[in-house]
Amino acid sequence: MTDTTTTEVQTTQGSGRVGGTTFETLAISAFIFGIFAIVAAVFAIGMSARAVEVANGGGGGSKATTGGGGGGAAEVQVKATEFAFDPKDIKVAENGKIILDNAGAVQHDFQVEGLTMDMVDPGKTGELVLTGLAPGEYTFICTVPGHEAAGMKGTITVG
Ligand SMILES: [Cu+2]
Repeated sequence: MTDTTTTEVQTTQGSGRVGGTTFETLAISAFIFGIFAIVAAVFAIGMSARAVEVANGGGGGSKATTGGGGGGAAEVQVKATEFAFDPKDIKVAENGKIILDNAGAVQHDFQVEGLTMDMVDPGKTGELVLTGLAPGEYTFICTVPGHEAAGMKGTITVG
């Protein structure tokens, strides 16, 4: 008899305690889970944003079937000074555009495989679209007499 009563009381107290603990544990768990969910969501958004950046940056425009490794940009900026191009090794997509920034003190231009840009005045920029130039590696120069010999030449890879 006495044992039974004690057992019942203990059981009741036990269940009460267990119930309370369970509720608190659930509440805390839910709270922690909520924080983790927010952190995970923010992290996931960050990761997907980065993935998009990587996808945009790594692709390098439309993949040329004839191309090969990566492909150049659709537009490439080149700086001309006396007497050099910067950069002197450039890579451009097929039918891409060269934008020449004349940062020098005299006129310069840009010629590759018979395609020639109009002469660019100092402080101005010129454009040359490489229409029909097949993928490959070519030498480009400045056609002003003496400039190529003085160093105004470089290598352009199309594709
Ligand atoms: Cu020049």
